[in-house]
Amino acid sequence: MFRKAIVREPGKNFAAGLTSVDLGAPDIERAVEQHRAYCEALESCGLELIRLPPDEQHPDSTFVEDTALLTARGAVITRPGAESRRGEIDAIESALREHYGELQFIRAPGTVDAGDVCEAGEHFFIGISRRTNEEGAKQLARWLDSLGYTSSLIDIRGLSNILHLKSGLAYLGCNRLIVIEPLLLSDDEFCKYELTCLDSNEEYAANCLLVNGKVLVAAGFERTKNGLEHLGYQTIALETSEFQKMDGGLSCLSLRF
Ligand code: CIR
Repeated sequence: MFRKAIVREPGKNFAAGLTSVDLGAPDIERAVEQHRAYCEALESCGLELIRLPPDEQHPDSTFVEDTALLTARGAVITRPGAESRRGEIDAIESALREHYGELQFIRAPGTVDAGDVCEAGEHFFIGISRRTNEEGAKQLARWLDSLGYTSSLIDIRGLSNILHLKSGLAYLGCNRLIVIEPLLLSDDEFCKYELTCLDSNEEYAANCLLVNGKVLVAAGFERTKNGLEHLGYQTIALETSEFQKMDGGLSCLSLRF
């Protein structure tokens, strides 16, 4: 069960963030509105929110997930792969200090965006990507091992359509993964799981989020939503258009613990 989540409303400079997609500039008012609905959804799943103020120095700082990996046994502050995002960790570290006795850190030259880390029970998939390098992934794997978790490295550098591992992969509990086909074909690591493979025109919906038994899913991806409901999940569909324009999805907008 998750009890809390850290969230951070997008700042006025949100449109100045990094993006690799060509979907136009985000509308800040709409982004704030979508973020508000997202926060309400987390609260409806029973989470108490820790709301950090918007950070005008860091346009991508609403994507808090990338800055830390929180597990039941400990927390690590990452070293984001994009230089412009490195300063985001300070506020996250302060916010986490009162909740975790000890914090670990990814050290240079390692880089990790925690959007590349998919927890699947006692196992963690760690993506090596444009943001997470091998050194960072290995530091993280060693730390997870010291906590008694297992992990495997998944190289996604050949998959041009996803920024992070979790852009194409989510764990839904009960040994079940939701995954995009190119990722499934790129690695046989996933074969021990019950797999739900997404339609090629619904790949964005792979970044869904299981929170205390409910699944938050991007609105407009009906086949995925229906598929999840068919599997027995209660879903909450949320508008994410403005975050999608900045390469973000549902999981990136919170740090759950
Ligand atoms: C970035 O490029 O870093 C942000 N614009 C989007 C980060 C999305 N985070 C995630 O998928 N975990």
